[in-house]
Formats: sequence, structure tokens, C-alpha cells
Amino acid sequence: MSNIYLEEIDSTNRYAKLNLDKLEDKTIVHAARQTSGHGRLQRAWLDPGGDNLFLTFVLKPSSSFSNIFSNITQYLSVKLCMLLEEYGLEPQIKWPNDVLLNGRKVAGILSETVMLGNTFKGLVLGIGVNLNAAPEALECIDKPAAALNLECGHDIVLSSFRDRLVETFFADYDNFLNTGFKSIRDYYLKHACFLNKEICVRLFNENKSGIAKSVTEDGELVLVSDNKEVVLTIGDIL
Ligand code: BT5
Repeated sequence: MSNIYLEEIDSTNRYAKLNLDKLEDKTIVHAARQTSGHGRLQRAWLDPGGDNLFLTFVLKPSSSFSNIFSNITQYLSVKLCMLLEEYGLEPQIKWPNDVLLNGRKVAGILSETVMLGNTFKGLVLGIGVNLNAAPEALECIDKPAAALNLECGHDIVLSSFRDRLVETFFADYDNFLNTGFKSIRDYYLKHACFLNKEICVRLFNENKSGIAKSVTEDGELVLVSDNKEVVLTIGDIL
């Protein structure tokens, strides 16, 4: 396992994708500052000042594991929640992989697959966590945001948090590759903030409302809409 540390980069995910051929499986790309971080659908991931986490896991499992790629972000959200509990916090998960503290988003997770034609080259799994932010910086974000220092009432040591996250992530990673979402489902459900609530999910080109009933063994959301069960594999709870 090797580590790459960058003082400043546009995006750790972009760096990992550009350099994927040179990076071995389980490489960590960590940047102190990220100037142009991104989320899904070209949304921005903002740096709220201070010492925050911007990190990408470079993963090159054999292609036979392709079925778990859709759940790897959920796996990381679970591992992050376990770590936040070590800090005495009570995190919740909003399907599929947003991690919240008191209803506010504290972390964003993004996986991107790199292909060469039909050949799978690897996966970059990025995570941003607000560890030390000023309240004014969080207010500039268009949706409610949280930071660990504000929740815990003290500064957070970035290197300790990072090392523990990486350790926690890899502790069960091989097992997760073999067993998939099933291995984390119980924990995920216990920390889900959306179950049995009326929610609206944004799909690619429509919104779907209903009651969030459950999450399947594969991590999909089961929504009851107009007395019919709909199983969603991708989307954003609004
Ligand atoms: C995500 O996207 O939440 C995934 C973000 C992944 C960021 C990491 S940082 C390291 C690596 N390098 C990258 O370039 N990316 C990854 P999405 O679900 O699309 O949510 C984006 C939305 O989150 C934005 O539109 C804002 O509403 C909100 N947001 C942006 N910055 C935030 C922050 N610092 N804290 C809380 N919410 C934020």
C-alpha cells in the first residue's frame, strides 16, 4: 500500500484517474487543499477552509468483482460512520452514501470507474470530510452542512482521522469484495435516516415520491409509490 501526499491539487479523484496506470492497488492520494473538488453530475465539493480531508482510494480489484462497484460508496459511508462513532458522534446515512450529523451533510463520497474500451482499469473512490470548518464557511454551501470540530467542540487532528479511516476501510475491504453489501446491511439500516418516511428521489429525468420501505441485499432503495414497490439503484433523496 503506498501513499501520495499533495499540498494542493484541483481534485484528488482527477489526479488518481490521470495517474491510474502508475498507481498500484490500494494507493491513497491525500491532498491538504483541494481547489476544484467535484461530486456527482458536475456538482462541486467545496473546501470550507481549515484542515479538512480530501482523499482518494485507488482500487484495482480483479474485474470479477465488478458487481460490488455500485456498493463501494455505501461501504465507505459505513466505515466513516463507525469512525465518527469513535469521536462520540451519532452519524446517519442518507441513501445511497451521504453521511449526516444532526441532519447536515458532513461528508461526500464519489466513486468513478476508469475503463479503457471495455477493459476495467480501476476505480477511484474519493471522500471529502469537513473536519475543521468555520461556521461562516459552511453557510456558503447551498445545502445544510456540518463539520466535526463544530459538533465535537474541539479541533480535529487531520492525520489521526485520516490514518484511522484508511485503517478501518482496509480492515474489512477484502471481506467486502467477497460478500458485498450483505456484510454491511445491518449496520447501514440501523444508521439510515430515511426509512419509513415520505421522501422524494430525483432520478435522471424525473422525481419519484413515496415511502422509503427498505434497502435490498444489494443496497438498492425500496420505495412504495402509489401502492407499488419500486426498486431504485441510483438517485438522490431530495
Ligand atoms: C458528493 O457529491 O457528495 C461527493 C463529493 C466527493 C468529494 C471528494 S473530495 C476528494 C475527492 N476528490 C474530488 O474531486 N471529489 C472527491 P454530490 O452527492 O454530488 O454532492 C455535492 C453537493 O454537496 C453539492 O452540490 C453541495 O450541495 C454539497 N456540498 C458541497 N461541498 C460540501 C461540503 N464541503 N460539505 C457539505 N456539503 C457540501
